Parts: sequence; C-alpha cells; structure tokens
Amino acid sequence: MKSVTIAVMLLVIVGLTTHVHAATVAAYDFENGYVNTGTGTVAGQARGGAGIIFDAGGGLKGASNVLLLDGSGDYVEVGNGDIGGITSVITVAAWVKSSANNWSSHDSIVTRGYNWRLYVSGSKDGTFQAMDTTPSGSKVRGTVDINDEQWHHLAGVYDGAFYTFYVDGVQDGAAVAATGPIAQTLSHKFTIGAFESSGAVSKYYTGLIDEVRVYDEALGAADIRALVPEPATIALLLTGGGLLIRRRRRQEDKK
Ligand SMILES: [Ca+2]
Ligand SMILES: [Ca+2]
Repeated sequence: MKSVTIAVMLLVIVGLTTHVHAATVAAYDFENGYVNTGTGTVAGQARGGAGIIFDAGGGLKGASNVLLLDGSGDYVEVGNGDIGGITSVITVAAWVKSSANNWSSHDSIVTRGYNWRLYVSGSKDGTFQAMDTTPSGSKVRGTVDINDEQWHHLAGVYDGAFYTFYVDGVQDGAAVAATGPIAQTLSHKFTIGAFESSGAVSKYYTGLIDEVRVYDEALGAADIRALVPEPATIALLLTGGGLLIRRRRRQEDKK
C-alpha cells in the first residue's frame, strides 16, 4: 500500500513539473529583443517607442526583461505568419503590470484584431474573446482587479465548448459556454499591447507585459497553474494531492 501511495505522489509531482505539451506557437519573453522562442519564427517589431527594460518582478513573477509601453502609440507588431492556423481552440497568456489603463476603450494586451483578443474591460477586469464563436460576441470576463500596479498572470482559454479565464494560475469567474470556429481575418494582425484591424491601430496598453504565450491548444487548469511557478501554490497542491490520496485509501479500506 505504501508503494502505491509513493507512486501516486510521484505522479502528482511529475504532473506539476512536466512542461505543457501543447504547441507554443508564440512565446515572447523580451530577453533577446523581440524574438519568438515558440514554434513560430516571426520576430516582433517595436512600434511607437515601445522598449524593453529590466524589472525586478514582484508577487508571483520573477525578475527579467519586460516590455514597457507608454500608452501613446507603443506596441509590438508581429503580423499573422505564425498563427494563421489557429482555428478551433486557443490559449492566450501573459504577465501584466499596470495601474493606468483605459478600461472603457478596451486597452489591449495580446490580440489578433477581432479574431481573438486578451484585453481589459468592465471595471479593471481581464477579458478574453474570440470572434465568430456562438452566441455572437461571447467572451469571458474576470472579476479580479488587475489594475493595481502588481504583476498578474492572465490566461484566456477557448476549447470549442467554453471560455475560461485565469488570474495568477487560478480560474477567475465562471466559464462561459460557446461553440464554433475562431475567426481568421488576415487583415487583423497579431499585436502585443495594441489592437490592429485592417491597418488601423488603437487601444494601446499602458504598463509592462512579459512572457506572452499563444498556444494552439486549450490548456487545462493544471497546465495554466504550471505557468505560474509559485512555491506556495505548489505546496498547497501537494497538500491537496496528499489529502486526496489519504481519502481514497480510506474509501478503499472500507470496501
Ligand atoms: Ca521576460
Ligand atoms: Ca510612445
């Protein structure tokens, strides 16, 4: 019995440390300029005075180079080269830090125009949306204030049946049911920190952005949690896993 318990605990640990299997189509970490370290190869182009600075991190995020956007014409333009094939499911994630965004104008974090977008709306909440999904205009909105000048990890997922939103590795708000394919309008470009549709750029983000990720799969809750390497979270999970195993053993003992 003891060996079974150890084996299950090892599985839990391996599950926590194993990298996500989904294809990371876009990965912009700003450690070597604007290169894409995912499966895609298109480097971003800094526009409007966007720059990269070293940031000491804070909260759950470690220190590293990050994108600095002044809210006045700054963004990173990528285009559609790497991500044209994302048609049915998607995950978009990024770290953000800000206290200065215009929520009513839907300032943008990571977008491909109206094809899909991670942005801010409502009362300072993160929002994720993909177009052409049914019902029309469906989206998921978080409830956590991400406009508090702290680093937050955001992730929006569309799996063909639901939109789900995560803040700092934890699901924020209820999942929203939706179906159908993701829009593929080529004139709406992949951009970081702004929104581009048919050549017109708007909705500039003000603040810091790092570790931008676009996956061509719908990541699950455990995958999202693994993107936020926080010791306390992992300890909590291990405790949870241990409790689960003990409960299961108790149930087995009763049989
Ligand atoms: Ca970085
Ligand atoms: Ca500027």
